[in-house]
Amino acid sequence: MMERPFREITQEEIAAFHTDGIVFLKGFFNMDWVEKLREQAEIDLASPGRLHQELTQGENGGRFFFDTFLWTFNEGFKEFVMSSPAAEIAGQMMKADKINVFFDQLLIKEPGTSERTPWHQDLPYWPVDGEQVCTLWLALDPVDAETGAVEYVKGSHLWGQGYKPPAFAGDDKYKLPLPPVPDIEAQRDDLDIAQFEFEPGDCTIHHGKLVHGAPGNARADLRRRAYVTRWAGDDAIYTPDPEKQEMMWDPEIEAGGPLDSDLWPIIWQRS
Ligand SMILES: O=C(O)CCC(=O)C(=O)O
Repeated sequence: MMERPFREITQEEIAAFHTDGIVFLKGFFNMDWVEKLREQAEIDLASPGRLHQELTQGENGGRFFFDTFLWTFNEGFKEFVMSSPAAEIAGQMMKADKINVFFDQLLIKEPGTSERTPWHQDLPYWPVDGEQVCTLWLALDPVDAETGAVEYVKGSHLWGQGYKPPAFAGDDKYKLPLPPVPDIEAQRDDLDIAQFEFEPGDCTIHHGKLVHGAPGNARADLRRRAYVTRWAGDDAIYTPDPEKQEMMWDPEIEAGGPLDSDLWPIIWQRS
C-alpha cells in the first residue's frame, strides 16, 4: 500500500514549482523513513552497486559518494520507491496523471568534502525528455549552506536551453553538442538563487531543466547524506544516446515512446 502525503500539496506550492522550478517541503517524510534510509545507505556505502562513483579528487579528504538505481537491488530502497508518498508528491507537483520512477540515488558528502557539485541541469545527462521530469532531494541529515545544501537558480527551467552536462568527477566525459552551462558564479548578483535549511525528512522538488549546484561539506563533524528520487510523468519520452549517463540496464523500449518498462515502472496513477 502506498502511503499518502501527510497533508495535501497546496495550489501555491504547485504554482511555485511551475514558476520557480523548485519548491521546499517541510516534514513530508517521518523519522521511520529517514532511519530506514540511513540504514540502507550504510549498507550501500559498504558494498556499493555497479554504477556507483567515488567523486573525491586526489588527497582532498572527505568522501563524495554517488550510487544510482538502488531500488533495483536493495529491498529497503525499493520499499521507499513503491510505498512512500514520494511518487504521489511528484505527481501532484507536476500535475501528472501517472508517475514512473526514473531512478534513485545516494549523494553523500562526508565531513570535510571540498568537492562542489557543478552547476548543471539534470535532463541533458539522461535518456529522457519532457517537461514532467523532476527530482525529490530528501535530507537524511540536517543540511545547510555549510554542509552542502543545493543551490537552485529560480526560473532557469524556463530559459529554453539545454546545457552540456559537466561530469561530477571533473572530466569531460559527456560529449553532447550543447553549449556550456553559463557562468553562474559571475552572475550571482543578477540571479535569484534559492538555498534551504533542512531537518532530516525535509525535501525539495526540482524541475529536470533547472540549473542547480552545491557547495562541498565544510563541516568536520557533520555528514550530508541525501537520498534522491527522480520521477517522470505523462509527457516523458525515451531518448537513448550513447553519450548520456549509463542506466542500470537497457529498458528495451522504443525511442520516442513512453518510459513504461521494467526499468521505469509506473508507481502512481491519479485516481
Ligand atoms: O546533492 C548534490 O550535491 C547535488 C544534487 C543534484 O544535483 C540533484 O539532485 O540533481
